Amino acid sequence: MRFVHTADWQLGMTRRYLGARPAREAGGPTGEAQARFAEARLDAVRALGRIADEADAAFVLVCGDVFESNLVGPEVVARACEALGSFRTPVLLLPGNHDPADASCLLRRPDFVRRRPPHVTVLDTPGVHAVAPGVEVVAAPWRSKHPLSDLVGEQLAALDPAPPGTLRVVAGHGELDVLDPDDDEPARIRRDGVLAALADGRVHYVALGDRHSAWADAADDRIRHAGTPEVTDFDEVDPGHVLVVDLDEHAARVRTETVGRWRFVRHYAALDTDADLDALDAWLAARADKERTAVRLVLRGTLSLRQRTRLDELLGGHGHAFASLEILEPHSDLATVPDDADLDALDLHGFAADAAAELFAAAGRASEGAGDVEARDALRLLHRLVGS
Ligand SMILES: [Mn+2]
Repeated sequence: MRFVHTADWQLGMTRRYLGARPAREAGGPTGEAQARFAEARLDAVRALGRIADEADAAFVLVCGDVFESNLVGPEVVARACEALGSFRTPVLLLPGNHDPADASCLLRRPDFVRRRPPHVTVLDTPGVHAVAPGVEVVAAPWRSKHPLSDLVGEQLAALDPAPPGTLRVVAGHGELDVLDPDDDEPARIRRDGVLAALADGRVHYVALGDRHSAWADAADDRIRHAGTPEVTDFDEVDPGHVLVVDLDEHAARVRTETVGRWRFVRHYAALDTDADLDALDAWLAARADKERTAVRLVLRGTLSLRQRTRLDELLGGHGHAFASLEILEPHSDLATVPDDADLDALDLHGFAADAAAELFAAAGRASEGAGDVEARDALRLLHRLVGS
């Protein structure tokens, strides 16, 4: 029996650094990257649907967070239904923590129900669902944003061994206790219970969502997170895939297929010399698919005024090509300290020269370490004004 395991489509997700906010700074992201990012999530759905069709999969199982929120707009719902309608393999949607089956559940909203293609089923009822001849899915949907128990564990505890010839797949959402050992989180999925249910034949595969990185349990690789099919954040490990699972009563053979096309990249750079700036410039220039790449730079070092101006120009130039390019300020530590060449380059006279000299004295020299930060900022501004 073959099926596609996926999760965390997060349809309708917005990202501030792609220009999702209505009020934007001059020169900030324009929002067109946000629109392309939203379209990419739907492209990933269409791509995994094609993979399922071509693989002749029995079904596509989406383990929660199909939508970013129960409150996403009707246009997100309509486009999602169009994407779901682009392939013929049956689809099973599990409510997760972002789209729980509560009173506001999007998967029960009239605009979704009206447009939902007939091959799409919502697993909003916990328990065993017969989904194909000889195949059962054991659903553990989230029914609120803050469940007070291990929803998967409860379903497993209520099961008898699967009837002979029947394959059972668990559909769950949430972290295993071993992946995020937080004693205060009652909804953690107890791994011991999952391993026991696989060992005694109550279930044959445990499909999980919530973790946006793909993951397989080392003790039994039939316990898996599929990861998000299109990247959602900078800390995800190898996102952008779906799993094509061939399952029998004893084992799962899992093939990973790539559907995601965006990249979120964090880059660390030490900036102290012109050569360091050259290297950063070259690194940015070498990125492929810049229009689908968001970059966060963590920058550390000390630059002169001239070098800092060069950095600003360099980032400004590359920024137009990328979906997003920003300095991650809380993790960066970049000082601008004027050197003698900066003072000469200003070529000021009279009152302005006196003021600049005073600022230089207050700002200190790079070799002397810390100086007055406000004086350095003022010099940066002065350098930019005079230099332009
Ligand atoms: Mn999620």
